[in-house]
Amino acid sequence: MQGKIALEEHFAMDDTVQGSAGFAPIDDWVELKARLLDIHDRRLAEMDAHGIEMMLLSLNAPAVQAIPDRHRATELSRRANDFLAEQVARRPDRFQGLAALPMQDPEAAARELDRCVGALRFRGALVNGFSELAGVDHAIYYDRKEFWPFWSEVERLGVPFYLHPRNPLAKDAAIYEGHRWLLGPTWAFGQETAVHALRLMGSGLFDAYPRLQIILGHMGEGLPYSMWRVDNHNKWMRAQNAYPARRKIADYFRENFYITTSGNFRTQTLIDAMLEIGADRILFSADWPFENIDHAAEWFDTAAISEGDRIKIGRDNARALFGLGEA
Ligand code: GRE
Ligand code: ZN
Repeated sequence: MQGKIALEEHFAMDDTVQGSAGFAPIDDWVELKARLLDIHDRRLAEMDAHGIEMMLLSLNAPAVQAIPDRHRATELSRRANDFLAEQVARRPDRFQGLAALPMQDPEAAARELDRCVGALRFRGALVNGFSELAGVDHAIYYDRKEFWPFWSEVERLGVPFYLHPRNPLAKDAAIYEGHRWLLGPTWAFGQETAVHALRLMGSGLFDAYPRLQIILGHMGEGLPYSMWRVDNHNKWMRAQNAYPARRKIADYFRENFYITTSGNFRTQTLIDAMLEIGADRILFSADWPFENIDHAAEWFDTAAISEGDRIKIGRDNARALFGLGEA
């Protein structure tokens, strides 16, 4: 398929690239690093070769979210967003921007998003999971009440918020002890991000701000496959686990979430996701440079779905969601 739009596609700057080093064996790091630091050469050639018209670019992970000093986190966000805006300005027909945000400081995050959408014309934000903050001994998740004014601003601006994975803090990763192969994209990314998304759904956030739209990668981080069970476990028991939100979790999933195909190029999984969340809420993505564009595109272009669904997932849904022109 020509004209695809991809939106979980990362770049790095010299002072953030090292944060990705731990994710590649030493023999592959030279390649991964070069891919992360490139925007206009190899990346564009890959896009041309595999029918990707447009990438929405975002900073590598965990970057800003792993900086405990809120002023430094804010400063890095601004610098990364300014750098990205310059890159987008060179090829606005091929690249658009998603903002990095200093969630350690919800007010600063709201101000930075406002600047990115207003002055830099970014299309939304991509945040790498929970934030670390000096003096706080736990991961900070964004269902907490101090974030609600931030979410109110996201809703007012009308832009999507991509909740991208990161690994759990060491102190929260006891279950992976002796099994480090499960960290990162194998399993821990998905578990971490799925729980964060469920926290948002159960918190009542989407009752307060019903127009919020959250994007999850990796075909929904396992949530489509578990959506029925989340709402229906042990139904004979008279007292069900209570949460502050008013509706079923699946209702929020289907009305406030989009998912992408990033890093999960499997037709069986896509079809389950289509049955749970619908083809209107699925968006093609690759997860370059961690995944290959040829792997993503060759799978997607030939996956056993209808041509109508392919065009929606490959292009039209993203055009509508991000206001990229006539759908
Ligand atoms: C990512 O998408 O950000 C990512 C990493 C590290 C390993 C794999 C991966 O940051 O997809
Ligand atoms: Zn990614």
